[in-house]
Amino acid sequence: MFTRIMALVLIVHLLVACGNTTTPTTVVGTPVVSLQTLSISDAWVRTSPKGDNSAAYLTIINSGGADTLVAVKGDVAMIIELHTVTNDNGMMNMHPAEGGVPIPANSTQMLKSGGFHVMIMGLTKDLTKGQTIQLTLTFQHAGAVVVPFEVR
Ligand SMILES: [Cu+2]
Repeated sequence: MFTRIMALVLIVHLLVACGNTTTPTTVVGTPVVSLQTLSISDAWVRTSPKGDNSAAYLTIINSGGADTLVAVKGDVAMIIELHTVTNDNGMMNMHPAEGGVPIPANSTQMLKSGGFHVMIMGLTKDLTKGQTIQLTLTFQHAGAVVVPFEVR
C-alpha cells in the first residue's frame, strides 16, 4: 500500500515537472483556461445560499491586443452581470460596468473585491465550499469560453 502511494506521488510529481510548461501556474491551483491570447486563472465564487447574491472573481492575463469582457452567463442565478465599484465622495458604490470590463493590450486585469466583479443575483441553488460552477465568459474579440469557478 505504502509503495503504491509513493509510486502515485512520484507519478504526480513527474506529471507536474514534465507538464505543459507554457501554461502559467496559479498560486491557488485552479485550472487555467486559455482563449486566444487570453489566459484566465484564479476563477472563484463566494459561498452563498439559494436566494441570496454572490460574486465571482478571476484574473485575466492578456498577451495580445485590447479586448473587452462584455458578458458572463450561467445557470446558477436569475441575474449575472458585470459590476464595477466607484468611490463617490467616500461612498463605495457598485453598479453595472457600462460597456463591460476593459482588457487592455498586454496587461493583467483582475476582477476582485472592491473593483470589477461578476455580480450574481438571486441564486437558484446553494453555492457551497468545494463545489465548482461553470460560467460562460464572452469577450468582444476573443469570443466565448466556459470557465470553471471554484466555490470558496
Ligand atoms: Cu456587484
